[in-house]
Amino acid sequence: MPEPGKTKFQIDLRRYLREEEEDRDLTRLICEIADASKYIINAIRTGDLGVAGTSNLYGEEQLALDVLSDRIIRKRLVNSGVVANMLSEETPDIIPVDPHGKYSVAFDPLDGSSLVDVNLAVGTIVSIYEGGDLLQPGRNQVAALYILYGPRTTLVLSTGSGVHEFAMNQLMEYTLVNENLRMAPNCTIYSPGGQRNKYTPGTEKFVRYMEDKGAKLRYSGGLVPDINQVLLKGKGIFLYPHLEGAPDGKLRLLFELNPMAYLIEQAGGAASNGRQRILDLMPEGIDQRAPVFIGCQEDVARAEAFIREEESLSSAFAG
Ligand code: AFP
Repeated sequence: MPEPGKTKFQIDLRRYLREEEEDRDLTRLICEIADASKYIINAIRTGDLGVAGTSNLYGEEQLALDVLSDRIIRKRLVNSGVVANMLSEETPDIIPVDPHGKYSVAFDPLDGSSLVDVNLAVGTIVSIYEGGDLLQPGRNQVAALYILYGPRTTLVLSTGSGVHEFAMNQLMEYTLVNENLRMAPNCTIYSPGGQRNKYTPGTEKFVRYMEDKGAKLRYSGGLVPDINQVLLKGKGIFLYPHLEGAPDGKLRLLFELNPMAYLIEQAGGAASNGRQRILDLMPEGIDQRAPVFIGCQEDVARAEAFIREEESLSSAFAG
């Protein structure tokens, strides 16, 4: 229980996890990542936006911030003493840490980093599994979190018992501000990623359906702020669909989609690749991408229905 005179909404992250009787090693791991965010905030505020000169697995030039954020988090994961393997979006392979480590971590150290130089919000995304295997379906995650570096720095976390939001205070501690976030059954905002002229007919029909029902378009180009708006408003859907020429869309399953799908499902929402549940996808490789429709359950189901309808029509015409 919080100290006398303190509401539950003033206790810090570590105490919250302790009072929820979370596993001590998981608590340590989550708090190490939370601490790492303080150094990332500093890097964002003061860091060199120049190109680091290296490139990641996808051939994208790594901004100095990407490299720095990756290094900051990796160091904290190693220091935690509880990590078996780790995998960063910025490195080409799984990095073994400690064969006796209890958990393994896939993370995107600074998702949307290209938005920093236009002063838009960015984030860190983390996916945590028990044991050493990082190529498991996302339904096996034991925790997921993201940290949003916006006007306020917030950390949204689930360890399997609902989704909770913590905000960084003046002492740079994360304290609970929202407990058990919940998604409504359907949306009033939609966040459509990718080029509209490359949408398949089923996705196009879904977007027109959202427009016809008066939903408002909210898209920043940063997955973390865009999903955060869907979750905090509770009435949204984010989509980065399969596109003509890019059947798997753009977003990475291990670093972006699995952790976000875990969080949104824990809030009563849904996450699909247009045909099946994101968390049931069996990863075939660390760089696997997938299309995504994530948010309010009823609208995710409707997107799947439009896509199914289109597929049956096109297969019928194909004869
Ligand atoms: P970067 O991390 O390479 O900046 O990409 C960010 C991202 O993967 C994700 O945060 C956004 O949802 C998505 O890209 C936006 O993609 P578009 O720029 O094609 O809209």
